[in-house]
Amino acid sequence: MKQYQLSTGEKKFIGSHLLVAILALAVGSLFGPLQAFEHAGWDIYPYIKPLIKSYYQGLTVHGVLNALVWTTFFIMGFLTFNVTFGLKRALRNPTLNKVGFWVMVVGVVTAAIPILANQATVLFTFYPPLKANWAFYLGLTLVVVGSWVEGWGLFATYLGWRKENPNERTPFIAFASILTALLWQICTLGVATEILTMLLPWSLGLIENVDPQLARTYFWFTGHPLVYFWLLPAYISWYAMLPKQAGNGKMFSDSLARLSFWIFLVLSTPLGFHHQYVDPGVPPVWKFIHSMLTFGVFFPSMMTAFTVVASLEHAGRKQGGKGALAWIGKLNWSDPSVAAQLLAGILFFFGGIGGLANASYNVNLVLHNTAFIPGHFHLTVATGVTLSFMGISYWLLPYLTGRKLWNPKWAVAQAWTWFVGMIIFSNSMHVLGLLGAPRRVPLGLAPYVPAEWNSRLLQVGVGGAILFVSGALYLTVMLMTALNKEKVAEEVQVPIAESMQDPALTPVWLDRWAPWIYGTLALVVIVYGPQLVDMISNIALTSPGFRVW
Ligand code: HAS
Ligand code: CU
Repeated sequence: MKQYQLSTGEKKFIGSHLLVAILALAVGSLFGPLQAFEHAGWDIYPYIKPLIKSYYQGLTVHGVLNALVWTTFFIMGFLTFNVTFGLKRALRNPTLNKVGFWVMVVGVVTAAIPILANQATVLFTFYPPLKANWAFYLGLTLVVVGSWVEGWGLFATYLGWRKENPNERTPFIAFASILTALLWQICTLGVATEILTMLLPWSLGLIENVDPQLARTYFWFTGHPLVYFWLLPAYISWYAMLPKQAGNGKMFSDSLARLSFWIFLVLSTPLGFHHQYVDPGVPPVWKFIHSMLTFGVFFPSMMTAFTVVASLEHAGRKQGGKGALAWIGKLNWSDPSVAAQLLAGILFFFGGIGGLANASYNVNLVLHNTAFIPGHFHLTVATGVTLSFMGISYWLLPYLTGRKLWNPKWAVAQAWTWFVGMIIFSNSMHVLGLLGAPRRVPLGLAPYVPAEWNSRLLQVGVGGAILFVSGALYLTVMLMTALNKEKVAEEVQVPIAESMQDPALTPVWLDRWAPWIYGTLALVVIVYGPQLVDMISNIALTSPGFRVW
């Protein structure tokens, strides 16, 4: 069946997002293995001295370019694809979306310059009183504002579609993408307030001091829902595309998929204090409420796990799979997009379990600020999300460029090397954390390293080396595909899995926005309002800035 065609201009526009995203990943992920080698005591520093002034500058480049730039650009490109392809409709105001994209690009360059000049070595969380050059804060603000503008362009496109199709169910990939963009607009109010009312005027010398406790609270208002802004695009692919790719399977339940996204919208933001369990300025009662809500936001992921695996089992059995688990072998593992996303999901499972450990207040007191946390988020954002995005790009880039995927076998090898390298790296980081090793410390130089850490630190280096190879494989496949003279034989089919249950039967309350949005805002006000009012009315602008690099 002939699929809806995006215009060449739209394909180029979405492709420019992937280009910036992959360039950011290329530079940002280079510093990952370098940090791992440092932990293993392989002193590569003399060789990179001209490049980077310190471990912390390298960690800032790694965290900002990977966690903030690679993700945001890939996601805005993928959401734009899903809305236009899902609604079978061009962007309502392409200029608006282009303005948003270029504001993001200017923001990245504005923030990258001080980072590379060692004027913003503040890590991806940029906690004050560490103080960066004003351009860093301005740059990040522009990236957020640019993504808001692109989101407005998606909302306008959707409203145009809704007006002409008042009774139709919103196609799932468009619905889920609009919801993700909406979640982002709500949750980024925190970090926008932090930068615009404190960090930017402070770095410009307009105010002397900051209130670190209030700044952290603003940051984590955004910081946790940020992870679902990263995760939900991967979930869109797991629900609506992967079952088709894995073996011509179907989405298990359209209603349940939508319900899980609604729960993410409602619960993503009002739980940020689970990053602040040890903060003295947050009363225990709010920490308790946020921890309960954190256990609540665990459910939509569990719903996803069960229904996506059910869809995959359906696909596996359609391919002749038998037995309780043997159907797994019948999935299309030779398709790099499938291999990458299945392996991403498997490791993400363990990342999620680690998230539960983090969310448990008393366990967190042992884990917080230890190597366990980077162990957790290298399974979640660095694998569940990043390896899924790599998997999506293995069909999306050929679709956008009309060029054949270069050497699919290399792409499959890339997925497996990421999987193996990450198991070794992340597992050793988790164990080091349990042994008391701190995060964000150059452990290779630490004089206090107990003997029992050594084998794990070596494994961190080995895992990092394997991930380095995998990252190089990915960038090679992407570059060679973009340059490939061999065109695709015919139009690349976008892998959309139909739903086993007719979406027209999906209850209408799962396709109406107002009640869910009001509910989300009400919950945010209830669980953040009193504490924010208290912190703001007692704001303590007493801390000067420090530059420890
Ligand atoms: Fe987290 C810290 C709790 C999810 C990222 N997290 C972080 C940090 C980052 C991060 C970056 O409560 C560090 C921030 C910093 O620098 O300080 N996290 C959770 C919980 C979840 C969770 C409860 N985190 C994520 C996701 C992330 C992410 C997603 C990025 C994308 N996290 C915490 C807490 C902290 C924290 C505390 C603070 C720690 C501290 O003290 O600093 C939950 O959302 C997890 C739910 C997930 C699951 C897994 C479901 C499994 C699925 C896979 C299905 C399998 C498939 C494949 C499809 C329940 C969906 C099948 C394959 C076949 C072959 C069949
Ligand atoms: Cu969190």
